[in-house]
Amino acid sequence: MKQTITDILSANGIKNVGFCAFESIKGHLLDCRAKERLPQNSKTVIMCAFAYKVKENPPKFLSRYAAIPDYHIVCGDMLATACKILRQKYPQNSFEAFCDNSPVPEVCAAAIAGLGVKGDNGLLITKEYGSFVFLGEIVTDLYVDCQNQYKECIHCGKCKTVCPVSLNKTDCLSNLSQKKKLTDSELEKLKENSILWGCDICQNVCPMNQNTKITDNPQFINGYRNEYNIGEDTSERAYTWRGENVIKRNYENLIK
Ligand code: B12
Repeated sequence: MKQTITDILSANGIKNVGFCAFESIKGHLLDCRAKERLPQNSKTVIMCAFAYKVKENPPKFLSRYAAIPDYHIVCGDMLATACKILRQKYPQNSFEAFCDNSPVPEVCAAAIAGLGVKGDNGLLITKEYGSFVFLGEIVTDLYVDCQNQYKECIHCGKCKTVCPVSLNKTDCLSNLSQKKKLTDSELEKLKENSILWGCDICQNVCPMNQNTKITDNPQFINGYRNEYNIGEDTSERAYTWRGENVIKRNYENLIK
C-alpha cells in the first residue's frame, strides 16, 4: 500500500513522501478553519516535502520562499491532483490535502514521518535539501502501517546565536515583515537586517543547509525572480496575501 501511494505521488512530481500515524499528532492539532476538512476517523497523514532552493546565491532582500511562485498554489495544486487519483484508486476512502493552512503541525508530523529532523529553528531539515523544503500533506482515513520516528537536529546553536531576536516567535523578522502595522523600531529592525519579505537568517547558517541540492520543480525554477520591483505582477507570489501595501511599505523602508 505504501509503495502504491508513493508511486502515485511520485508520478505527479511529489517525490519526498513519508507516513505519520494520525494518532501521533491528534493531540497537537492547530486551531484553524481547515480543521473542518479533516476526514472523519482520520488514520494516516501522508507528509510531503517540496524542495524550493532554485539558485545557490540567495535573492536580493527576499527570502528564498518569496522569490518563487506562491507555494500554497504550486504545492496545493500538486497535492490536489494526487488526491483525485488516490480517490479513484481507493473509492471507499477520503483524502484531503493541506498545505500550510493546515491543522497538522507540519514540522513535527514530517519529522515523525521520517522526512528529516526538527531543527532548533523550528523547521524540518532534510538530508538532501536541508530546510529549504515546503511541507504539505494528504490526510486520509485509509490505514497505512507507519513506523513512528522523531529526530531533532544536533543543537549546534548557530541558528539561535545568529537570529537577531534569538528565535523568539513573536519578534521573528519573518513575522514582522508580514505584519500590516509596525512600530518604528520594528521597521528599523527590518532595515538593519535588509529584509523585504520573509527571513532566512536562521536557515542560512545551519550546517545542514550547506551543500544541499537545488530543486528540480519546473514551476519554481521558471517562476524565480531574484528581486522585487514596485509595480511588478504580484499575483501568485507568497507576499500577495497581505495586500500589496505591506511589501511596498517594506520596500520603501529599505531604500529610504
Ligand atoms: C505560524 C507559522 C509561522 C509563523 C510563526 C513561526 C513559528 N516559529 O511558530 C511565522 C510567520 C513567524 C513563520 C515564519 C516562517 N515560516 Co512558517 N509556518 C507557520 C505555520 C502555519 C504554523 C506553525 C505553528 O504555529 N505551529 C504550532 C507551534 C505551536 O508548533 P511548535 O512550535 O513546533 O510547538 C508544538 C509542537 O512542538 C507540539 N509538540 C510538542 N511535543 C510534541 C510531540 C509530538 C509527538 C507532536 C506531534 C507535537 C509535539 O506542541 C507544541 C505546541 O503545540 C506552519 C505550517 C503548519 N501548519 O505547521 C508554517 C511553516 C512552519 N513555516 C514555514 C516556513 C518556510 C517559514 C519561514 C522559513 C518563511 C521565511 N523564509 O520567512 C519562516 C521561518 C521562521 C522560523 N524560524 O520559524 C514552513 C517550514 C518548512 C520546513 N522546512 O520546516 C511551514 C511548515 C509551512 C509549509 N507548509 O511549508 N511561520
